[in-house]
Amino acid sequence: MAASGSVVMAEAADSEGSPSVGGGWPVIDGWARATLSPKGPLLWQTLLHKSACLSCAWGTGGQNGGFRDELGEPLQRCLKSVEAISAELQPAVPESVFSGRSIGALQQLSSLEADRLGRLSHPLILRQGRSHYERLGWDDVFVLAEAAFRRPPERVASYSSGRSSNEAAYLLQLLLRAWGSNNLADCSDLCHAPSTVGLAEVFGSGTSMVSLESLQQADCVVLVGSNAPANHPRLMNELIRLRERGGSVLVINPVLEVGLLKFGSPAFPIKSMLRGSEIASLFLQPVPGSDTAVFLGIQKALLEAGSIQWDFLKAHTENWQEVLEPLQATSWEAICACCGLSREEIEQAAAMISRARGVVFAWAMGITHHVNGTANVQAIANTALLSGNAGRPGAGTMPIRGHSNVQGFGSMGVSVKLRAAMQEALEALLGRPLSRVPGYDTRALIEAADSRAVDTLLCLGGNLWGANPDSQQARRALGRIDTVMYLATKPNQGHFHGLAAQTTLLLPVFNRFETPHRTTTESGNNFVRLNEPGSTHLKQADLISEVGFLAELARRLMGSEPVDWGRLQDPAYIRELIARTVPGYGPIAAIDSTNREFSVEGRVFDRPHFPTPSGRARMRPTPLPALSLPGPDHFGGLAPREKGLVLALITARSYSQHNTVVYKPGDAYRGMPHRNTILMNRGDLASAGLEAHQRVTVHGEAGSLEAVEIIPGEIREGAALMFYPEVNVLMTPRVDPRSGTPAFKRVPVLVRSGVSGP
Ligand SMILES: Nc1nc2c(c(=O)[nH]1)N[C@H]1C(S)=C(S)[C@@H](COP(=O)(O)OP(=O)(O)OC[C@H]3O[C@@H](n4cnc5c(=O)[nH]c(N)nc54)[C@H](O)[C@@H]3O)O[C@H]1N2
Ligand SMILES: Nc1nc2c(c(=O)[nH]1)N[C@H]1C(S)=C(S)[C@@H](COP(=O)(O)OP(=O)(O)OC[C@H]3O[C@@H](n4cnc5c(=O)[nH]c(N)nc54)[C@H](O)[C@@H]3O)O[C@H]1N2
Ligand code: SF4
Ligand SMILES: [Mo]
Repeated sequence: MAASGSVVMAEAADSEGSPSVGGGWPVIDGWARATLSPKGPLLWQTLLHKSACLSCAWGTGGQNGGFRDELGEPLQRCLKSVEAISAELQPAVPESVFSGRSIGALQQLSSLEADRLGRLSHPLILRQGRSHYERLGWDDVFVLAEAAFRRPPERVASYSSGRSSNEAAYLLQLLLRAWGSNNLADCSDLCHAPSTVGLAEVFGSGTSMVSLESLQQADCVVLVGSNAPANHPRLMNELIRLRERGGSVLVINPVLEVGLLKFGSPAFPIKSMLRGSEIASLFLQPVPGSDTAVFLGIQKALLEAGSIQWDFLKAHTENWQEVLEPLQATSWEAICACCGLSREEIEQAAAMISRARGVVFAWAMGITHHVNGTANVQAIANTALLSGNAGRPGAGTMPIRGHSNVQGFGSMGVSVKLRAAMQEALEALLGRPLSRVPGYDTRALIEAADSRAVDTLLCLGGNLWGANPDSQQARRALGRIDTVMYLATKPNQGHFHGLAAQTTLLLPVFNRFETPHRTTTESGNNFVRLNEPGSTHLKQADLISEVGFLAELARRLMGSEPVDWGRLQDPAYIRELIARTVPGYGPIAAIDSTNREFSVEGRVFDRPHFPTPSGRARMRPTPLPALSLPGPDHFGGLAPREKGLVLALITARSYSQHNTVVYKPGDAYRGMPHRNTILMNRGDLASAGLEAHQRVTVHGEAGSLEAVEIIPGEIREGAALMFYPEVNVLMTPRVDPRSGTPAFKRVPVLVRSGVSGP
């Protein structure tokens, strides 16, 4: 379908009674409740603390204070930030929880219940054969950690999640690399790795080429596979402004997300909060996984309408012939059959792009979580280039990053794909070549552990168990590692299910606004923020800073060779090394004296000269995806007279969760009242003979979930949506071979009316 959103929305709201506007009054209500709660004063103190928001990578806070963005604009903080801070302000987990509850009992906790236990306050150990986590002192922790690292380096690995600081991230990779291991798995492997790989091939740089300032000069935004109203709420302010200055927003998403049609933002209390601001000018609902087809269609329409920017292509790109030739050979029938959109709809989208003076192409997990995630990204990049929308203000490609410092982790070299310039700089710093043994990314790590090739794993944050597909396999794989160390602020299910063979250490750390020294973080738009020191509300807790832990472990392992690890307890010294070895980070050397935050050099392109050998963008052909789903027999089949059908399942975040951590059970905006729900199209219900609110079994290739309630909603026919992480029990890992990222957004499942196995 293509429609002006408001019409469709009126229908959706009438039929299911869920809000007809994203954001809106529930946001004000959320702020009021949080403010009036007993934690209110501490919450506000934290919001005003000079440190970057913990939650998403859109980024706010830092030296500008809690509510201002990098351009100094006020009121730039959202309720997601409040949720994240509130969770960190919980009291410590009572001693009795770990001494009183066995691992078996802790494994019964839901994600929400595990998070509600409180903050971790003392180091804990689960020893082989024991039933309970027990406290231990830091000295004992370091003895165990050091011994665990004294194994062959290629059998030692790390996994990280992007909430820690640049300083901790840099130290983590320096420790692993100096020790001889390249096994630096990171949550970005499960997230935007296809964007990094895809963009680096085309533009020579793997991040957004658009700054906030540049975005504000665009007059069209193409928003693909993003639920920004829930996951990057402040981006909505930019879309509201864009529409107000006469610009257009093209949304491409199989799910008609309410907030992408209309959004009420508290930043504009009068004009937007009351009735909501219109967001999508055109909303296209393609088949999940077909975005490359959509963009090939847009390119074909541009070509046929004579809207290709030939001068730009010839002057600033390479390989355009290799993209246009197969495009001409691809028929409209094939494109439309693949994506399920009509030629007219695609032509409308192309016309919107060619009419605009400056188009920013923005995307999130709906693009990357596919077996052809990297090709999806490159299909977008090609469209930007064919329409002349790269390398000038108000135009370009803008992946919308996830965790608040996930991009900083990439910049700091926490990746199995180390950039050549940084590799050289690190080799110069360490005075010797780095190991050439390829490292494990996240999926490779799980596979290697499963085949008993990993002895030791250090997790800097995250929930490796909960974030991976096939929870059974993840549990088995982690259970084949001798020692697993989890550095974390709060307990999560992974700490109870992802247990090592011999020793599991659960190590409590300061969060960003508590860390007793300055740190830095980098937003998705390449802006580096400086976070001031803080203190914790936890009384009598025994926390450690991440930098403190990593520097001490490295010192015990390597003393002062090849760098003075003891001195690396000083984050200002780490910043000095960052300035010397991380491309674009020169200004960090002076940040301690100037307090000046900065944009990473060489990332934002105001002119069409790209950091490739020729200075031109290198276009890549993107083949039309071959999308198919197996029949019911693939999942064991349907019993006689049993009702059911096979669907492409999107696994996504609910409104109130942060990744594997659930804050509140339901998602009012999608009309999903609890977590064991599946969003389905009414046409699919009718054709399969299933009913709204019926309880069904959902079978994947790795497992099944029972008593799942069907919620009818505005999702494309043939697709369904369920919430992660619970749904990870269902799926086997299928990955995009170019980036290693799993296809979380097109999981084949059988939905059936029976309750027990077929
Ligand atoms: N509050 C909050 N904020 C967060 C997070 C959080 O969990 N909570 N997580 C952070 C992280 S790490 C990340 S990566 C981001 C995630 O931010 P998003 O990528 O917005 O999150 P998802 O919930 O995965 O939703 C993806 C969107 O893609 C759509 N989609 C699914 N399949 C397809 C497809 O094939 N094509 C297209 N075009 N669209 C599709 C879905 O309908 C959904 O609207 O948010 C970050 N910010
Ligand atoms: N099915 C499905 N699976 C998915 C996805 C999906 O859409 N569908 N999305 C994928 C994506 S995009 C991502 S990014 C991954 C996320 O995977 P992860 O990043 O591994 O998981 P999180 O849930 O973000 O990790 C939360 C934990 O981090 C710890 N933590 C929080 N703050 C800090 C800190 O400051 N320091 C330290 N050391 N620890 C801290 C807390 O213990 C908290 O419980 O999941 C992926 N998995
Ligand atoms: S949009 Fe993201 S960075 Fe900004 S306040 Fe909200 S959660 Fe924080
Ligand atoms: Mo992510």
